Amino acid sequence: MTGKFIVFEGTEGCGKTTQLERSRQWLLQSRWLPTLQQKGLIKDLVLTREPGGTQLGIGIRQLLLSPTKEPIHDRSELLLYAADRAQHVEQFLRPHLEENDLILCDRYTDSTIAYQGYGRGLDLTLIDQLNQIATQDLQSDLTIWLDLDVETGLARMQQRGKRDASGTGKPDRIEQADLDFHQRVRQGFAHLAQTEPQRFIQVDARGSELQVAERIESVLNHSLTQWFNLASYDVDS
Ligand code: T5A
Repeated sequence: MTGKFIVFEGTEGCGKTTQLERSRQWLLQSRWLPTLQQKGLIKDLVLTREPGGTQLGIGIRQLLLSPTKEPIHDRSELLLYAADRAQHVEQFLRPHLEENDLILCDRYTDSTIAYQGYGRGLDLTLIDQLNQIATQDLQSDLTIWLDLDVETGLARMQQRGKRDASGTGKPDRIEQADLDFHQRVRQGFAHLAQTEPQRFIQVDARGSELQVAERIESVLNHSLTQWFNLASYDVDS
């Protein structure tokens, strides 16, 4: 496989979705993407997410995030995320990487470690095994962790909820978890940043959208330059 796989991670309201779209725009406007395409190094840029990156995944996402009358058991939740991922890897991620595409993905395996492992307290070895089964060892080339304090992230989600077109403003099933849960999730991401500093890069998600975008662009610049062995003049010219 010759494409590249970049993942955005973080706690609720850290700004992943906003920044993924900004990164897409930047890749186009900075001439990174046109240059990589001209040189035959990358074919296309594609965006996706977990859960919900496939038809099956859209159904699983609905099951996972809608508030339910019957509580979803932690192990059932874990297996649903794994099923969504297995389908996503086979239907979307591998085919696009084989096509030489550059993938930007909203969440992947590290979310399961942070949410189901650190947040719910499920066995981390079991989660590693399940991630392996679901991904068949497909790892991200780069994961950008947008690190934000949990209170600010949840406040942003509340603000966004008030502006929702539905007008319900209701948090989803996981946003409804208590503050301690979200703090543990953040600790999980912090642990990953310590143990895998080459692949899992911490980016300060405080400040304006523009400030955060500039920090991400610097990380992307660095990785793209390394991967494709291009100097910035190759891209600018
Ligand atoms: N999950 C997922 C697991 O438990 N295990 C797993 O294995 C996986 C894959 C996914 C849920 O599933 C869980 C994690 C999640 O709880 P989701 O809908 O994808 O559900 O939820 P989130 O990932 O939290 O995504 P959201 O889109 O809801 O939030 P984002 O992406 O963090 O934030 P974003 O960009 O939508 O921004 C939120 C609000 O803040 C504003 C935006 O305009 C928006 O209103 N904002 C800013 N405001 C001020 N300053 C900035 N710099 C801002 N950046 C954005």
